[in-house]
Amino acid sequence: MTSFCTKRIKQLALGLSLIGMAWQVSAQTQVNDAWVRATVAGQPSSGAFMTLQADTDSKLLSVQSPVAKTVQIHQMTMKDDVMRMGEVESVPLPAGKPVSFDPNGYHIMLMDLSGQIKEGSKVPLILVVENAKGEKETIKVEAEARALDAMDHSSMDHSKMDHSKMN
Ligand SMILES: [Cu+2]
Repeated sequence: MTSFCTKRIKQLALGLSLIGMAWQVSAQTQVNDAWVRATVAGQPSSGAFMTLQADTDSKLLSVQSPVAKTVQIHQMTMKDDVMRMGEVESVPLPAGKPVSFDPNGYHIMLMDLSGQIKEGSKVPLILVVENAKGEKETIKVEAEARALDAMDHSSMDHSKMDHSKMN
């Protein structure tokens, strides 16, 4: 009886230490589906979009890119039926919850572009995320440049779907 209990406790302890190790390794922010809207020649700015998921309560502090002189984190809001876009200081990333950066909400604004962003090219982005302890994590992402109208088409299809559901 005693030995059985001891064995169970050992197994439990081993299991916990394995979980602890795995958690330490993955205790960081995941970046999924990062993309940048391709531009036409001479276009001064563009947007970068992605989904961020932090393992612990964190916030996105800043973004940099070698293709843009200025990078700002923007938020799109609807006020009095008018879409407005403004810079935010940081974006909260609650533990385990995916936060999406898309043309209708938060997005990353690439300003004063050094050149045209051609469809299919890779755009480096450097993200700085801070956790609740004040520890900063730097994440480098290669975002794919996608065609200008790629997002508009999908959002049009979505609105059609929602509309038909309501009727
Ligand atoms: Cu913007």
